[in-house]
Amino acid sequence: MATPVERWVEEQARLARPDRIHWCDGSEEEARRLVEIGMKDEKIGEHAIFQELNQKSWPTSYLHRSHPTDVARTEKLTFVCHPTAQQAGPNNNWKAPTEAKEELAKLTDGCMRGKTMYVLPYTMGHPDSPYAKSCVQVTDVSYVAVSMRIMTRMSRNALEKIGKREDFVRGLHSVGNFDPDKRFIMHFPQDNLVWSIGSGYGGNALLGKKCFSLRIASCLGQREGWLAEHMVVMGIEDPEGRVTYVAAAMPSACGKTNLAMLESALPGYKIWTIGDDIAWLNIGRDGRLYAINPETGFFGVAPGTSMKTNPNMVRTLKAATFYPTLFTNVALDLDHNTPWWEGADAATPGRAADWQGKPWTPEDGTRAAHPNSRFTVSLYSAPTLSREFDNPHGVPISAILLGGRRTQLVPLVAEAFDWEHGVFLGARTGSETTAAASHQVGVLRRDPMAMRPFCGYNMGDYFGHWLDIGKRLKHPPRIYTVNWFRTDEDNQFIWPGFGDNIRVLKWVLDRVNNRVGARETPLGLVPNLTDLNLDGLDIPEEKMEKLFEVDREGWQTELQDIDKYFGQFGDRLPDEIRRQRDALARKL
Ligand code: GTP
Ligand code: SPV
Ligand code: MN
Repeated sequence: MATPVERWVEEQARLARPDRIHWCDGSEEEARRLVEIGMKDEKIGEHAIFQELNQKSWPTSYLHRSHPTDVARTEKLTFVCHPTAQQAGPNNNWKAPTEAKEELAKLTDGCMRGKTMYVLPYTMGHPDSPYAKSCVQVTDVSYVAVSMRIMTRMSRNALEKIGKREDFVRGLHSVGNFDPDKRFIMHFPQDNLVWSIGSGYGGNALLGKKCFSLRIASCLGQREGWLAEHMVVMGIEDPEGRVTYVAAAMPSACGKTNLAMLESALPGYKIWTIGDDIAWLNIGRDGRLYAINPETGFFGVAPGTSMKTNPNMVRTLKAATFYPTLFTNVALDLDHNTPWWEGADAATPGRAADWQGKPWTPEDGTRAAHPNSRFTVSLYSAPTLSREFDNPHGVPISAILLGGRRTQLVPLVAEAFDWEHGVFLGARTGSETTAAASHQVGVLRRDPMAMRPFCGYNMGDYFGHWLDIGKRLKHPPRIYTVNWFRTDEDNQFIWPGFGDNIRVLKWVLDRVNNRVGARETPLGLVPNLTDLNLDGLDIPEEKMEKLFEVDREGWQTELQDIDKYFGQFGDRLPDEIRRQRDALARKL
């Protein structure tokens, strides 16, 4: 008798009609074989899926070039297909499930002819965790199969765990023909199903990541009483050896990976990484909030990564473990066969191929690596990996940071007055867009809790869900807003950021442990400058003050934009958020 998974895979194969079906077991041997196949047999355009990089300087590293139209998440083509549009909310594209499936079936019909269908069984979360979910994705490209081995716990175990159950998470993925007009990433929360066609890129194709662990999981969380969030999870060890756990939400390409593994500029402090992108937050028996990272890898932004900004990531990338390490859309130094990007440690190559493989020299004046070029590497290779990483129950969270990329207005750090105020601070967050999704870069838009592209249901209800979670927490974490990105008159970042962000984290720990006071402003509680350890920095005092100044006029204008955003949710916007908004308006 066929199992539910076997029957489902059969069904997908009848539609997509691959030449072969390969059931993956997640072993290293298999990963090596898949990389071989990607180097020899599979192509995107004229490029092999994988190209071996210099194994001496970059052990176990391979280069991948995606289709030139397929370099970032495409929010326009991403849909959440609840039975009603109201459930999806103004924050999601919506189509009725039946209609959406009909359309996708047409595009999928025969799309794997001549190809292999890889069946990937995996769990999000440690298999022993009560919060873990068992999943199966099918795909038609070795890049996705190898990437999923890095990013998830891929193993036959997942199939055993599913057994005869029907409620496993399903992902159907095909690169199709990369035609942007036939590209869709659609979610069916009712069926635990993600159906993605036409893209081979990151969050569009590695369906365990944004599609399941955020969009679908946020819906599960709403139903079951937990939160799926776009957050870092990390431990901060102080000089006394105590570790405090913190979660931090920041929009795409706004500093999560860097924060999750920062090397402290203050002696005696050390960061332990649990996750850099996704957190599942559950209420523990003791009334505290516990976090797990459902993933096992980094899919991180390459440009800007160096020994100066993120030494622990460079060490991770250079570790010789065969998960392996993948570089997508970076440039290639042709003299050394090494990966290169703007802001890398190595000197600008004299002779290079750009991210599309075209000849490039520094004189061209163009960027060699794509701004959203990324690496895929195992978390187990990180020197900062937390001892608690595989703890099935997760770690207790003492503080939640909510960030954004704001050149103006938003202070370096501010503490919420209480949980409700914190939810408002998250709900009103705005951020300037980055290259992580295909839209104009540098445009301010609302990005509540950094979840704008990832909340799988009506964002108004989502705010309500956060408020409900707060009511159920006996010991809620304190909530903070942070902003590393304020600029001065010369458009230079005022705050040095990266390893120096520990100075802000230290203040957060001091607050959580009731060691320092704070100054009240309309935006929340900010540090007395004497409580921020600025040893070794030479930021003029007036600039430091600027980082905490409240520009009342600027905030009046900001409030209009916030009101416009909140207005879309009609009566689904919780009254509490309205009250918080009015309280801010009064204080300004
Ligand atoms: P996703 O993987 O897209 O979810 O993003 P992320 O939040 O993990 O982004 P990441 O940490 O890779 O940030 C990428 C960009 O932010 C790069 O351009 C970094 O140089 C920049 N960045 C990170 N931390 C800081 C910081 O503290 N200060 C400044 N000025 N830039 C930073
Ligand atoms: C993001 O855009 O937030 C990412 C990269 O983490 S992707 O997985 O492509 O969505
Ligand atoms: Mn992300």
